[in-house]
Amino acid sequence: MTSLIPSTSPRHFHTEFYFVGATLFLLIGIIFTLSLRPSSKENKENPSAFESFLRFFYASFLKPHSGDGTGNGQQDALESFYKAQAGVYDTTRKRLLRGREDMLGLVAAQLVHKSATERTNNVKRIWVDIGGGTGWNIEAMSEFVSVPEFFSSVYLVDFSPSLCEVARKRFARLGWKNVKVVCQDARTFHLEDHEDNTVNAVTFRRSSTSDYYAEDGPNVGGADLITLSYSLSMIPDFYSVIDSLSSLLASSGIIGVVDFYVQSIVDLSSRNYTGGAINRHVNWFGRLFWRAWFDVDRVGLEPGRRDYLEYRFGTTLGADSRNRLFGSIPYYIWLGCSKKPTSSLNTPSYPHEIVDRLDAAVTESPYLSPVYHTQTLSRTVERSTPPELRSKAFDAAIINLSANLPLPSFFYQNHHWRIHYDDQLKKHTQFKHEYIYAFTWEDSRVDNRLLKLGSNDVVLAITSAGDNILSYALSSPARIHAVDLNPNQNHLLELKVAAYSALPYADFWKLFGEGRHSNFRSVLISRLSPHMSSRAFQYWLNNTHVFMSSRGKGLYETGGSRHAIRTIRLLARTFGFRNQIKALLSAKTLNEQREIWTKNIRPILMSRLLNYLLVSQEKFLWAALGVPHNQLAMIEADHLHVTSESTPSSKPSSPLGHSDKELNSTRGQAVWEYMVQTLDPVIESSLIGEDNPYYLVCLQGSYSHRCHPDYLAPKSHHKLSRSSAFDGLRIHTDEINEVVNRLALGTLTVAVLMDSMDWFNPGAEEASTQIAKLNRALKLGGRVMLRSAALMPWYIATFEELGFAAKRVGARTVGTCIDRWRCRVNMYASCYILTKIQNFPPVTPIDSHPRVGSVDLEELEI
Ligand SMILES: C[S@@+](CC[C@H](N)C(=O)[O-])C[C@H]1O[C@@H](n2cnc3c(N)ncnc32)[C@H](O)[C@@H]1O
Ligand SMILES: *[C@@H]1O[C@H](CO)[C@@H](O)[C@H](O)[C@H]1NC(C)=O
Ligand SMILES: *[C@@H]1O[C@H](CO)[C@@H](O)[C@H](O)[C@H]1NC(C)=O
Ligand SMILES: CC(=O)N[C@H]1CO[C@H](CO)[C@@H](O)[C@@H]1O
Ligand SMILES: CC(=O)N[C@H]1CO[C@H](CO)[C@@H](O)[C@@H]1O
Repeated sequence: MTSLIPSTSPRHFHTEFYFVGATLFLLIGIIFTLSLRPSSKENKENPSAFESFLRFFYASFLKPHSGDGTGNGQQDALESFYKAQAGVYDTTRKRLLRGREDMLGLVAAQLVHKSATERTNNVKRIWVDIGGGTGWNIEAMSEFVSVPEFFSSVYLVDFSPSLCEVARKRFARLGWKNVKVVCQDARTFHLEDHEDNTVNAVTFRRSSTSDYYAEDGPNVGGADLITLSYSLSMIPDFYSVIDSLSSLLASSGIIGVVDFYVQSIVDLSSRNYTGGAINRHVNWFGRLFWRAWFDVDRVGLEPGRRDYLEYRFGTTLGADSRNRLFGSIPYYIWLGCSKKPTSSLNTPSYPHEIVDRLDAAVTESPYLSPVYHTQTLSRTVERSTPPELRSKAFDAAIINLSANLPLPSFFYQNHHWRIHYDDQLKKHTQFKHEYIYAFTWEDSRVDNRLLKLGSNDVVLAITSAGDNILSYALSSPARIHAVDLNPNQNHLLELKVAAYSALPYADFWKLFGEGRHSNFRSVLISRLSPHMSSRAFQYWLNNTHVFMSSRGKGLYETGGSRHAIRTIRLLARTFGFRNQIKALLSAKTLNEQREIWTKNIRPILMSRLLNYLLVSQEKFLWAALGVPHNQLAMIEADHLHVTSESTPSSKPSSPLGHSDKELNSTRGQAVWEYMVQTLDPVIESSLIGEDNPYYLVCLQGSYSHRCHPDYLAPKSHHKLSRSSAFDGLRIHTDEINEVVNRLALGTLTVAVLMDSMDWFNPGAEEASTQIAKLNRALKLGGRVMLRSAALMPWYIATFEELGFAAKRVGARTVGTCIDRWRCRVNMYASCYILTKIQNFPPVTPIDSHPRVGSVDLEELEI
């Protein structure tokens, strides 16, 4: 379909679209006039909105263009376009050129973060705004940083004399002496013509012919920030301008671009270095229409401009959006840096060094720990690590580098928490951009008591909503590998970690205590963004309504678990026990709580009819409570077991011993009893409003200052907001199997599997493969902790066969609680700790993934 638009000459589409265009434009004109009306009273000197629009319309669509748009003629062309509308430029562009503030906020956040981590205090910051026009952006930057103080010099480079004139007047009015307006073609702008290079620590050198052919040659420019806002699309010869940026940019500098674009997602299918593709795809009609439309104004929307940026630089952040006010014009924001990642020591380093360092971190070799932080040791480590044990991140990097492509965007982040993954794989896309758990159903205090993590522990745990990962982080183990197959669960964890790193307690509490934050979008852009990966950032930018929507009920009513919470609320409303729930949550004694429960709530919530209609429906169990089919079968098997035998807990029960039909037939009863066994003991022994945040959040949709998980306490925030608090965290988006497979032998000390083993088919080969791999990755004496919906799950025997000693540390029998000293969650029937007592030889060869050394370059050519 794309071939319908020849990239060289889209002009013949003019006639076809001219009429559609003119009609739409009149419509836009009306919106424009209406939307500008209130602002026209601000300044009497400004032309009226209607006049602004007329002049804009005239210049854009009626006035004949002069100049041929190439070479020296570009200036004439620009002048002919802008001269008539220079005076009204800012008024007409405020809403048309959306995303400029966001882009400025993002680059400012990056610079502020850099200045906070850099040790040197006397920094000289240079900002070059290419195609800066009237200087609107430079003035708008003052919303984020003080321009005269933060930057030592700012250059506005623009080719249009009439716009430059407007800019000069602006900075004279503002009295900003550090801003220089340079009226020049961007291609010929060189910083060394303007900066005294003896003052700056960075040396400027103009390209000499000797390194002309060396891509990314030794030229190091001095700009800490380069921005192009809606100017790249207006530069006909964009390749040379983008090339010149790399010699303009300081080695640790950043580039911010915002512009219109059109693109099909098909273009991106084989690229792993973009920063995610949420909303990036523009449909066929949009691609055709907007390109033809903007072509009239000599604005080039073809994907090549952005693609070349992404190819020439490393992508730090990217986001795609639509300008809804003007017929959903697609625009993007992109932040990039030098393709060669720089080390934190502020010295340019070679890519392979960064890759090795990251790889070492992922595969649990000691390279990253400060004691070993020397080059010689790193090489020794490198040699001693078997070549097979490489992370996927490493594989991706090597493949990319060999094709001269940038590294995946995860490599250019300020933090290396999140590990690269391929987001197009079916196993990740199956979750449809939604997390299941907005909070974690595992009692962190019980975990702490059972595990007693120390500073030498290397923990692998399932991310879920990340709450338990954070609670483990409070014990400062050497390393935590958070693993989840669902990328969105990891996005949630990233958001929490970024919030610790960037926000004061009050904001942190709003986000995760109350689940709502009316300023979330601006906090995300100006505070959280430097601490997040591009994909997580995109995800939250697209989902700001989670925290901000005035109709929504906040974070805890999102994700799959919202179905359960909403059901309870709906029931409360229909059966009129809303006030009873309130009373239950504010009960001061267990007696009071028990009474409200048994008299008013339990008869409805646990009625058999409701149970039959809703709760025992497999679809509901999966979507709302995250109970998959196999786990359900275990519950059913346990139920059959209990009803058929007099000594219930003496023998393991397995779904294998029963037919599907048998299991099905007992479903309603089994699920009902499971619920009774879960809820009754909780009501019996823990005050929900005081000490049971898990049920509190279910019933109320938020936590309270009195009752919340430990990670939300002020002193946890104090501890985890230190800059090094998450140095040991690695967030993997993959199956446990895959991650364990790539860990160095015998390095793991604790693996927390939650109830994930319940998800395997009973007796499945995959289960024993995973157990064998865990055995390999664990140290002797290392522990696996897991919970199950079954009292004696079938796979415990497999663990025992494969070198583990099993101990049941929690069991829920009729009327009792799984955790004897504290009954808070009580969702599972048993909890086990399996200790590795024997090295078990691997059942499958280690290298079940492609070898790094044997990458076939031919395959990479697309
Ligand atoms: C749509 S305006 C954007 C202006 C400003 N950045 C803003 O966001 O309001 C595009 C600008 O790019 C400038 N421009 C186009 N080609 C250029 C070139 N080769 N060198 C420098 N500036 C150029 C134009 O003069 C114009 O001011
Ligand atoms: C982005 O937001 C829209 C609207 O809320 C939603 O339909 C879509 O699934 C979201 N995409 C992602 C990747 O989150
Ligand atoms: C029983 O289970 C099987 C397999 O899970 C399923 O296909 C079937 O529809 C179920 N029957 C009933 C009556 O739920
Ligand atoms: C290096 C790497 O991860 N390459 C992958 C990029 O994405 C394509 C398509 O999703 C994969 O096939 C590559 O293996
Ligand atoms: C810098 C770097 O790591 N380059 C690697 C690129 O990939 C080829 C082929 O895999 C390696 O041989 C290079 O060392």
